[in-house]
Amino acid sequence: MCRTKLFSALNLSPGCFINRFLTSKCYLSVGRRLSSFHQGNVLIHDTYLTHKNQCFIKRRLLQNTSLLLLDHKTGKLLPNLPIVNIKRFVSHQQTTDQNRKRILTYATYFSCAIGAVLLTVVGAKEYKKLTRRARGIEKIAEPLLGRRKYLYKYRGYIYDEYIVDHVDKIHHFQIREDDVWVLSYPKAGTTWMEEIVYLIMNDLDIVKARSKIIEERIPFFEYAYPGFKAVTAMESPRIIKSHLPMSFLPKQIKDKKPKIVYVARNAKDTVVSFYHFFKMLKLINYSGNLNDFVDGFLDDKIIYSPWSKHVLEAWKIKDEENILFIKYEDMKKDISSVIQQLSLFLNRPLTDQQIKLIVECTKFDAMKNNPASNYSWMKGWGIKDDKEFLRKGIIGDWKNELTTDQIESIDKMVDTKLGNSSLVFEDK
Ligand code: PPS
Repeated sequence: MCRTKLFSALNLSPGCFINRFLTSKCYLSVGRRLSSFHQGNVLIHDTYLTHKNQCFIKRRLLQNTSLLLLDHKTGKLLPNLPIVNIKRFVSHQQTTDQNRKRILTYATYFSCAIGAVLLTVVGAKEYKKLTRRARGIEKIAEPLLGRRKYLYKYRGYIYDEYIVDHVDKIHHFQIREDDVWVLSYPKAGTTWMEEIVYLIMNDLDIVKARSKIIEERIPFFEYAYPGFKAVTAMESPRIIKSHLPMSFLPKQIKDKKPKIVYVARNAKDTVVSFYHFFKMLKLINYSGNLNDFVDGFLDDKIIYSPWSKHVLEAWKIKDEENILFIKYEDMKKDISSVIQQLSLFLNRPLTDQQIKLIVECTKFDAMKNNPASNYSWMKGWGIKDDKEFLRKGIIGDWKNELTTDQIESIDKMVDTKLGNSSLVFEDK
């Protein structure tokens, strides 16, 4: 039988014939017609039969029938190609029933899976809510925060969701006695201090300091990247950065007494620097202006606030053996003395020459041009292209930015909160 005759008798195009033949819905009628043509032999042109299709036919369709493969041009049987023996026809009804059964089974599995996923998601959310409530964590709406619309208040401080979701991890984190922690309220000059501490702790190995970005050399403890696991996996002595207040550090800090360097900066420069940081961060997408930010700072609606409580907690324990309290303003005034202080505190004696080298390597411009410490790796996705993490690095930039009212409000807050302590900042 020539193929043209076969296909025209079926009233189908060759492609359509194959498709219909291979779909369980209509193959029986095709089969019947074919069997009347060819006494149970089905003829299909080899051009349209892929190996997969052959397997499909073998597995699911006709039996008691031979599948002959014809040459594309001549329509003759191809000698080298296999003849697939089909033993019997499967009835249309049987296949439809089987299909229905199969579809029903799949649909049941599928709905069970969807249901399970939904239940898990809803359950996890409810569980989270309950745990937070039990811990006294309060949710605070902050529409100016763009993508992260909520902050959380926990034990008097403001945190983001990631932190309140990891309260236990933070609490039970394993501390090592030889850890060095660099702590601060944000924008106090932490990065500057980190770089200095890194050089001191690594025998001024500048090549090593430049070989990895600061986030990897000194992980940010309560931040998702590189994360608690990475901090745990670090070799000793670890240097760890954190903005958590003293009262929310891992429990073991009290017993193991690792060294802690706390950096503090005057409130007005801190708030200005923090505002610019919020504006440069794509990840936060802050939609407020400086006035909104100052209000948020004063009303404790900014992450890690209140600033006054944060600095005072550290100030109160500044004389403990394992604590070194350093002001940004003192770093700006006399960085060599601060480095000297640090070398004694960290038990890493330094020569004058070495101190000079650290001063040079950690100058504002040097760090701004150092791809391992200037956060340029966050440009584009995390930090806006036209912004710099190392922005100005000066004392008193607040004079260029804050209004008289804002200055008055911040000064008043500082007076009220810090007035009874001996903590004073020279902010001019
Ligand atoms: S963060 O995001 O909280 O870790 O930021 P942090 O590093 O604490 O603070 C950033 C501000 O510190 C300034 N900075 C420096 N000043 C002087 N010298 C050096 N080497 C230096 N490195 C960082 C940085 O410029 C930010 O302050 P502003 O006022 O925004 O410039």
